[in-house]
Formats: sequence, structure tokens, C-alpha cells
Amino acid sequence: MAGEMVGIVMGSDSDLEVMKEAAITLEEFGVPYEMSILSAHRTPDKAAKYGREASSRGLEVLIAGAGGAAHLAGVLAAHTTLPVIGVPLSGSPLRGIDALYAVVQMPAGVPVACVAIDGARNAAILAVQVLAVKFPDMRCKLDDYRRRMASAVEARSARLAEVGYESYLCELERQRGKK
Ligand code: RP5
Repeated sequence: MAGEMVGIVMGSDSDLEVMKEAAITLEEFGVPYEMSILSAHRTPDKAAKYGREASSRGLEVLIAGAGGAAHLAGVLAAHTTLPVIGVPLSGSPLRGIDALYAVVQMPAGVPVACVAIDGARNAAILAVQVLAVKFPDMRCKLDDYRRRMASAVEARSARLAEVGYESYLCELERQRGKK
């Protein structure tokens, strides 16, 4: 593997706090990525250029996060046939419902995969799943990730059964206090 495989783009630096989760997740999976700030409305030509050139630059999947009138994922998708995963962001007064509708309601012919509001982590995992079609080592990493996730849930269930819900809730509170 050489060069960046995933392009993470966002409409504003105010989106970074959420979108950094996509970067952290791709790092966990060892996937090289690049990050850019591009806006469908404030830098429309740059957004279109990014979409047009993404494939020839070697990118395989795009993740686009935006809030409010969130057209970034759709604009990129209009300029590339690479898979585009949209992340509707909650920073607006409408708490991301506006962005969710904008990202999910693409017209037939130009699809965007839409994850949950602020779902940057899932966007990155979905990107890895797309890459795993071509790169089998990523499928192994995904299988391993699922196993670790299941073990963590089983460990929590065992602990709940062991100490009861009241003590378990106290433990959760303590853990939250440490963060
Ligand atoms: C969108 O407008 C961005 O994606 C961001 O979520 C929102 C607000 O941007 P700023 O005014 O904080 O730059 O285009």
C-alpha cells in the first residue's frame, strides 16, 4: 500500500472536533489518509476539483463531513465515481437534522452513503469495509475488530451480572469522571 487511500474532507475547521474521529479510526486500521477543509459553498471550484481529481490521485474512498446545508458529500459525488460517505454534522441550530436530510436525500443516479449524525467513526469503518473488497488484509483487521468489540460487550455483561446494576452504574460514573 502506498499513498493516501482515503480523503477526509470537511466544510469548516469547526467540523474538525467530530471529523478527527474518522482520522483516529483510520489510524487504528493502518489506513493512510489525507484531511482537507473544502466547502461546497465557500470554495465551490476547489470542491469540484477535489472530486474530479480524487481517483487519479490514488484515493479510493472519500469521507465528507458538513453541517447545516450540507452539500459537500453530494458535490464530491457529482464529480467522482469513487464511493463517497457523508457525515451529517450536528453543529447547526437544527442539531444536524438539516445536514442529515441534505446528505441522505441525494437524487437517483448520484448516491452518497450516509452515516449517523456525527457518525465519523462509522464513516471510517465503512471506508475500511469498502477497501477490504480490494485489500484482504483489511478484512482480517475488520474481523479482529469485530471480535474485540464482541469480547468487550461480553465482559461488560459479565461484570453487570457480577456486581449488579447499582454498583455497575457507580463504576460507569467513576469512569466518566476520569475522562
Ligand atoms: C458548513 O457550515 C460546515 O461544514 C460547518 O459545519 C458549518 C458552519 O461552518 P462555520 O461557519 O463554523 O465555518 O459548511
